[in-house]
Amino acid sequence: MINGYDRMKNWLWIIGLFFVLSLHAEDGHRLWLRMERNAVPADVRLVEGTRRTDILDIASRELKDFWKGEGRVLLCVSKGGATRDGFTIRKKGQDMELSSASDRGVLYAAYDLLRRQQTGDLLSDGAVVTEMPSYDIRILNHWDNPDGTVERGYAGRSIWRWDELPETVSPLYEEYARANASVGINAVVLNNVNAKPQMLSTGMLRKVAVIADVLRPYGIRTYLSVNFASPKALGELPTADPLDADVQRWWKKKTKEIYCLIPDFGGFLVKANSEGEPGPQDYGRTHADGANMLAGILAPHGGVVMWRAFVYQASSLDRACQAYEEFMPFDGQFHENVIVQVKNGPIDFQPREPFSPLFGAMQHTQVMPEFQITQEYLGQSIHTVFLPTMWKACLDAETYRDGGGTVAEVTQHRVGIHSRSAMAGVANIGDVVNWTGSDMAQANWYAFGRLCWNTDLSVAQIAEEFLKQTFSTDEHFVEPVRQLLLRSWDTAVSYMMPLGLHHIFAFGHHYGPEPWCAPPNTRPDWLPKYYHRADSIGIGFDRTVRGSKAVLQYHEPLATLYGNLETCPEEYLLWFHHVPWEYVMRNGLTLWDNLCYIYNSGVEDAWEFVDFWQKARPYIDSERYERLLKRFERQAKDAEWWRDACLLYFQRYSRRSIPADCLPPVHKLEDLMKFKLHIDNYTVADMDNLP
Ligand code: GCW
Repeated sequence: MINGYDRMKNWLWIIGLFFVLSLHAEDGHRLWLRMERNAVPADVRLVEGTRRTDILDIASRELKDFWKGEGRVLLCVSKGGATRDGFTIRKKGQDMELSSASDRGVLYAAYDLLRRQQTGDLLSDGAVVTEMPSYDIRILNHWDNPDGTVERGYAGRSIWRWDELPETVSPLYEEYARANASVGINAVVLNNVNAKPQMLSTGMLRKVAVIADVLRPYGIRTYLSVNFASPKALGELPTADPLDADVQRWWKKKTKEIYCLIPDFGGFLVKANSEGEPGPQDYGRTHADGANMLAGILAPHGGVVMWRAFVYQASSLDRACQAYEEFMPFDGQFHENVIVQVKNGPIDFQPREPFSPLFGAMQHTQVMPEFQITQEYLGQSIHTVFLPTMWKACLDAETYRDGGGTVAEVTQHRVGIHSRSAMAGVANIGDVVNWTGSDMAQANWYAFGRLCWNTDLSVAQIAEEFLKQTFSTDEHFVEPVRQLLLRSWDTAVSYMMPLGLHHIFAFGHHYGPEPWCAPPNTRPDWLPKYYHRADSIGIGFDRTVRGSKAVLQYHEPLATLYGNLETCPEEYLLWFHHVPWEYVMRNGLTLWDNLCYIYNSGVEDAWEFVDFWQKARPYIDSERYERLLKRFERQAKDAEWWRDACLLYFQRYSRRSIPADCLPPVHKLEDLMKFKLHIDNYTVADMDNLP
């Protein structure tokens, strides 16, 4: 018999357990914004002469709720403050003064202060911190479709609930805006670059306006991707020729309609004449004709055109050369409010590419880098790959153009008086509870914002900030996991595509290896063989002067450095050269042996990450720990899958044995070649069913 006392004791136990569990339940939804709310609001005031705005209200609210400092926080917008979203923080005795020329700058200062509080990077008395963002426009590109799917999205469906809008406004929009503002992101393109014409219908624009209203007080401007054929596709005109007067009138009217609904609308992102999307070339016009037509219409409203340079045809010209060939003739012909948006590498977001030669080449055009935050080619929402290491490799690369300059420097430089600098990242965000599928993939969203804000930040610092805010400040946790993040890109490249190999993915979904993949009637430049060119002599793509001549698109000394087998950086060896299997590399081993050892080290590293992660167990909540452990284990198995698929397949050409001190393969090539992955709306449906 249980008496009343026991029953009460049992209940207390259950309630207590529930309390403890709920304290430790971490579904990942709070991202890096896991501050404890104040019981008594902090003392936050606007200084005299600073007028309230929606943005300042948010800055005040955040500080009142979460700032734990003793003194007052004074917010000040004044003409003399830092411009272009920059800010100054001064510690005066117990008080903090946050000042800027704009309310946006003050908002960023508020988040800077809260970040310092979270990471323990506190300001000493009398300290003065001034920050200026590296880029004017720090923009996320969503590849979200009006039907709620997300192209290359691995985190559920789109967060934009078009079917509920404009009446129902999901709370996600504001949470999303806040997360972006906290890392300095000030612009978003809501929809896929493969843009549906219907995005410009009046009904859709009304919905877009509601989202823009939620984003605005967080300092974020809304942009749209547009389908270049919209006037025709919406059935309103027989043509979309950019030089046709009716077409121009149509865009003018549409643009006016947009600005009536969204007065601070940012502008258009355009993917034209690329992968089947319409564009000016359909009418015998050029990229410059198309971009300038839209730019002319947007200019009086203060809008910009981001025109993508991701173009390639199924032609005999090496795909890596095509964007340069198509865009260079128009250098200097684009209007000041056109920004040519260039992917970091000349092909397509591969695990490792040399930087696109367009960055160094287009000297009279505003050019912006586009990075992919979503891990289309890097293990999607399963593998942990900390991407700022890769982005910085591009940003820090010296272009050797006239006067010199790294990719970061040349893209931050403003080409015209009215031009703006910008950096774009393809978002990895969806409507799953933790936003990004993998809890660790949040790090790449965070890092993108931080790097746009300051390209000089070190990858180590970004990793540390993220880990401390998102998981734990305990050094026993931070140090090993930071090391893991810092190594993760190199590791992924090692087990996927070392030494400059590229595009040897499974067809379509791009998860997992398929270097043999050759479905009938497929464009050759969509198939791995086009890129790896393995044969009995060697492997790699000859882009030297004897081959496709892609090296000549780089300034000297890079053209010679890349073009010479002896001097080419080994990480790009097979990107630029077809190299004999027996070629002796700098470490004295043959290419084949090197390939084997690098794949092998990638696998070893991936298993080591599992160990690292297991050591993190005592320091974080079990929910995120377990979710990530499953992923780290799968990542290591995938590394084996990659190694076995690539080495066993290439071995058919090299006819050499795998060195005896490498781990033996765990798979048979025949089995891997038969395996077909089930992908459900771009997401690996069942991790346990992979090889
Ligand atoms: O990487 C490729 C993707 C496409 C994408 C395209 C692009 C939006 O596989 O899904 O389309 O790039 O960047 O336009």
